[in-house]
Amino acid sequence: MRVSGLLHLAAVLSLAVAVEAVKREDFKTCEQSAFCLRHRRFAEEIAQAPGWPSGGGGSGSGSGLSARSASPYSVVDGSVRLEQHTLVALVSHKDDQVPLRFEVSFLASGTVRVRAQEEEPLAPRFDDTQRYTLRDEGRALPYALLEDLRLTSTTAGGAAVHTVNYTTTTGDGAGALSVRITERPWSLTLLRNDKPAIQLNSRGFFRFEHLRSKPDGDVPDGEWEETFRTWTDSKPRGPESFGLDVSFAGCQHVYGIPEHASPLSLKSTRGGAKDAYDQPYRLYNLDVFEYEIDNPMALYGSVPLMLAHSAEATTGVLWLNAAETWVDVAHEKTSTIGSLFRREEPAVVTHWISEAGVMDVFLFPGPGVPDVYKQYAELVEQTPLPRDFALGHHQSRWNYLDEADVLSINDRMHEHDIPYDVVWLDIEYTDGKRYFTWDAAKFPAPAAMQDRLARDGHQLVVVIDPHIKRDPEYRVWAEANDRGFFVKTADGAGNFQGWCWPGDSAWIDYFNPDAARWLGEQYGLAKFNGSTASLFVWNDMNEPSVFNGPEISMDKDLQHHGGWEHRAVHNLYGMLYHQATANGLRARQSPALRPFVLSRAYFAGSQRYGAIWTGDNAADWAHLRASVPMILSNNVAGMHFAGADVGGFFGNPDAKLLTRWYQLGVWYPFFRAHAHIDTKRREPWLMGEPYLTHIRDAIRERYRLLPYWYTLFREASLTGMPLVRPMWVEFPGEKSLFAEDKTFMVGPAIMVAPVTDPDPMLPVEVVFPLQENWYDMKTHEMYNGPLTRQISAGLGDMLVFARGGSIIPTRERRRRSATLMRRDPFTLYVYVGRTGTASGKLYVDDGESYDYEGGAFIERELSFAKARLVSRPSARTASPPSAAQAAFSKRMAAVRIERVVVVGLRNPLTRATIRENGDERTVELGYRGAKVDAECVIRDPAVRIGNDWEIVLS
Ligand code: NBV
Repeated sequence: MRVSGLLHLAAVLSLAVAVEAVKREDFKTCEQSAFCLRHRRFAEEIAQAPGWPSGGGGSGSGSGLSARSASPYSVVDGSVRLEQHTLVALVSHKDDQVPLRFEVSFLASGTVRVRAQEEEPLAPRFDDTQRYTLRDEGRALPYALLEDLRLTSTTAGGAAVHTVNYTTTTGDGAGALSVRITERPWSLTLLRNDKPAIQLNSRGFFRFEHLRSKPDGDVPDGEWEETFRTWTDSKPRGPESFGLDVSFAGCQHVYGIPEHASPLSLKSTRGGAKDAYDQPYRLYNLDVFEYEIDNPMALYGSVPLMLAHSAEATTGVLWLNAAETWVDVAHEKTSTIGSLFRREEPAVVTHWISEAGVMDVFLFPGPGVPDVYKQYAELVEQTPLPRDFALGHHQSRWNYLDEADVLSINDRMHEHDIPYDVVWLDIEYTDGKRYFTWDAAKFPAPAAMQDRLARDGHQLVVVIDPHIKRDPEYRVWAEANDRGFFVKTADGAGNFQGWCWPGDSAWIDYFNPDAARWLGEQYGLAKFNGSTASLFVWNDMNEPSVFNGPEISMDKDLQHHGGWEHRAVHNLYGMLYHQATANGLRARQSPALRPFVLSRAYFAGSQRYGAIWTGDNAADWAHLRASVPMILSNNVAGMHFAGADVGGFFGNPDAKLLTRWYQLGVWYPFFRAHAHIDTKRREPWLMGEPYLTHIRDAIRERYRLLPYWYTLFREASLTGMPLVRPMWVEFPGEKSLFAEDKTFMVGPAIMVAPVTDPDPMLPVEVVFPLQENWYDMKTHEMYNGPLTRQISAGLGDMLVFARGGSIIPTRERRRRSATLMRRDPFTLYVYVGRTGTASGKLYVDDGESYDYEGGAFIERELSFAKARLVSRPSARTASPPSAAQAAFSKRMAAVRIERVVVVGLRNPLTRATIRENGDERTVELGYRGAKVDAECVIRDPAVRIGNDWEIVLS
């Protein structure tokens, strides 16, 4: 049963006019989601039972490791054994005796994988999430070999305990790793140096609904059918959900599991803590209209990756499941009886509940932040290097009306000297929301328009949504229909139909590889009329958003390729659409150029296909502030290329808010201004002075630092490290920064303290961590950490600081776009640290092709010590150079360092001796700034970026 699609569409459109609150009633609470309620209730019962390991605030006893929960699940006697690299155990519930097969395996870098499902399931469970997320479809993970594992079994307190000690390639600092499995009830603990790090089922919340035949007669409510508002979910497979507690011993903070509009350090959702949510965090990709801030409701994307951090260690967990998932979080203190007295040990206890699929959990032992990302990157490919233009300034709005409008944006940007790379077209450019077509009256010559933009160094992005208008005259619909590519109704007999922008629509089933390939082919330059190689794509509404569906999405009992219910695959849908688009763009040219695709929905692994953004935010100060923890949480979860609509989507920002938003937005990895169709135009020049100047200055700062951003992307692509980083990532021992989510780091070298209050006189509290020098990036004023300062920022000022000890590469020539900077010379900023040293990196490639994979790049390690600046090839640079590398170096032979600025030199020096290729020359030093020792400038040392060189100051 469905409400009228038209009515719903009308509601969406009318609400679009004013900024109102989210319609909470459109979305389920845990109590309205039968499986979530069952698991939460079960957990409550277990927590009431005597002997529960946590004191729930300190009154209990025993460490989480040794105490027993009231869990009814135990290891079947004699079932534990090693099979190749896997420890196998059968687990069953005391009453039903249906054996569950647990498989525990060990990866090269220390990760432990735990999988569970029925030993003999009545029907297969969906197990392809690994195929879509893991490297090589999960087929070639670097598992430890049998000889690296040592299994010992003992008895403790009457129950058998099995311990596997294993070795890793993580290197020094990893410590001795082991996994301990207790039989009765079952629990699993990952230990480092014999101390528990991550524990499974130590609280006894594990509950697994094995597949069963439908009983005759009455069935429990919500198990074989479930109704939400006017929608009924037929649930032909019955209950099949599972839940498990994952505890992080010694931690007070957990992070990640985007997407939620909530603080960076996840809040308690249980246990009555002050400021706790009463709902678990929900992971279920949804189009939430006018979402609320400080709320654990699901949003457009879901990444089930969580990190836990304490001053001692960082660990993580990937819960690899694409069905609806809820996560409860409780911050606890557990009393531990030490040899002499009781100790209060903090722990974060999380409870993960998924509706379908297999249980597949990865535990990352860390112990450092880079180790966790290395462990994650071993499993999941990280963000690839984007096209250089994608890091520039994107100008979007719903909608630029026609060709003249688009070209006038281009002209005005030039006229006002505002660098920008891309102009965007929203849904109105199409012929009646038929994607891959153009409204011929408004866009009579789209290819010529793109060529004109391209001549000026700019690109065009157009939106291509996943709903396909049901219109036999529309080629795309007709072809997909003929080939049977649409998602099917619950009985599998017909195509699912729903409402979206074009009216009656169908959705391609990307789980069918032929359908995904076919969609990609639609991007062929010959196929997509009016497209050129400078057209790129934006995938919106891919949660998928269905106006007349339950929770504005698809019914869970719809059928996908292979007979899988939508229930099991929901959170993957958006990613597979994003993937099909990116593959299509990549295939349209040979040799391939890197695609650019922005997606609204996402899952773990979506980072491989392009950028994401935080959807429909609002033009108010609270949303400006909320964008920081949202983008940081995404970065923590590997979604590096993330942004928020600059200016706010709904509503009209005043000039001050817009200025502050640009000043923050230039520090988002993905930097796009965007606005709702009903808002007033707000391009920077419409703001008048002084706002226009301030906005232009902020955007120029983005362009100046593009070499630093690009180098960070290179690092992220290889290491998985976040681009924008919570303070704790860079300062893992500074407890006072563990919950900080106003100030953040861009890479290791830049700290941004956004101004998010309308009153410029209201100072911003800036914490300068560590015994380090920090330099205001504009004035070069120095702050000596550790220090906390209240700093006021006039409307033209950003509070951005370079960390002493860093070398930051920049390009300071003013250009219209990033692509026009490719041959520009560089300026290096050396921010001298406390010890008189500094270091940094510079990575350069052609910015568009895949030649870098064959070595066509320049990557330099820059270091400064004892007044000597040295450029050396990075360890990743092949020696002797590969042919590709030599060719690229030749191409860049004319690109030089045109200036070096050394900030924070203590002794005034006068000369620089430059050595390169056996040549030596000397130049005089210049000084800028009030203090002679503030800023020393080496004008045009003219060393080439691809060469080894050194500059010695004396
Ligand atoms: O395509 C129109 C909008 C788009 O501008 C926005 O960025 C998306 O998040 N789209 C949502 C659909 C309508 C929203 C009310």
